[in-house]
Amino acid sequence: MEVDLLKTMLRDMLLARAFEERAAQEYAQGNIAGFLHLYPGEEAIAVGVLRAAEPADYIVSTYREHVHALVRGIPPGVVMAELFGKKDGCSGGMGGSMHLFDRERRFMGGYAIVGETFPVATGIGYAVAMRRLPEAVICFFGDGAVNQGTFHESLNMAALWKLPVLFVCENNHYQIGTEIHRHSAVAEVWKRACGYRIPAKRIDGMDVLAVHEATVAALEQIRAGNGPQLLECETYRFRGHSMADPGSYRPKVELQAFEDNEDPVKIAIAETVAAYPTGEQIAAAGSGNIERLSGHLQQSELLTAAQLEAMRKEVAEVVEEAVHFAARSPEPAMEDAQAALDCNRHDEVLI
Ligand SMILES: Cc1ncc(C[n+]2csc(CCOP(=O)(O)OP(=O)(O)O)c2C)c(N)n1
Ligand SMILES: [Mg+2]
Repeated sequence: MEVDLLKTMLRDMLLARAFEERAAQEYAQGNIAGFLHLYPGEEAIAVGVLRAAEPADYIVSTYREHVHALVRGIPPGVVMAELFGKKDGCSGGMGGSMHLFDRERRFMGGYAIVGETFPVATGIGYAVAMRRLPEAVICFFGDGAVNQGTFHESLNMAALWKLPVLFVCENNHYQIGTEIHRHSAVAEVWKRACGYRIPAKRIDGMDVLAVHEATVAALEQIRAGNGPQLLECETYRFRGHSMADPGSYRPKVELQAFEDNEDPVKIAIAETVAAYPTGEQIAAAGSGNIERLSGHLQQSELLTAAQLEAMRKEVAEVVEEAVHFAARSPEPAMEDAQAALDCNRHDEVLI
């Protein structure tokens, strides 16, 4: 993989983590209202998938979508302003955390209803297929969404009509407080796709390179006209379901084990770092030992420990500026709300 892409993905993940941790603080201070579902622990999926997508592809996401929006290129200040419910937010401050939207970037929304992303993505896929365009639709969903009727209806139609949709399951093993084996008779999500003859794969959703590689391969198939694909990315969320959830149903040792050994940001740092030195140098440094490797890299002059630190500092500044931008932005006016209600009225088609 190219060094630049690797560095971009590492920065994406560092920014994602810093943005979400700051959003939690802003929520606690009362600057964000309503529900707030955070993404720490799951960053490798949004980054790995979306860095493999083209600008012409469409993205449909859930209520846990801040990082998808950031990686897609919506400026952090604009995303934060939407979380704050402010006028400069990407949905004019009227959507909030769960309803980020950006038509220009083909970010077709975060959706609050579990399973809502499937028919939306399938419909867009149908429109793309009818126009025979080389575009794909990427549909994110959680493990808890696969028992909704919309999942089955949409997968069936997408397969039948060979629609260009990549279904991406963010399997964090929990549907709020219910573990997957308690909510699904078949806990391996990828197996569900077989019922619709959709090629599917289970991958390590904590490993950004594995996610990226699998997405590139899946999109290649989709663009070749071979119909939909499904990726089940196994992951873990480090926080509760939302800010309202202390997450007390999960054993502490489970969370600790994932934070210590599976943190996607730590893995990405290790992978980025490990991408530069030669095999012998890595062996000499000891595999998986980030401190020793980054020390080693200080001599390599490709990604030094200081550069990694600088990257962390830079994203911290970006997040700080995003919060200032959101705080300075005005509240949406009543007329803005009315205009949003009226916006499609002149386009109405009466059948
Ligand atoms: C149709 C519907 N039923 C119930 C809810 C309440 N609800 C919100 S999130 C959620 C859990 C979804 O879990 P999952 O799909 O695994 O996504 P995750 O939150 O783990 O990312 C539920 C049941 C909802 N929003 N929509
Ligand atoms: Mg889940």
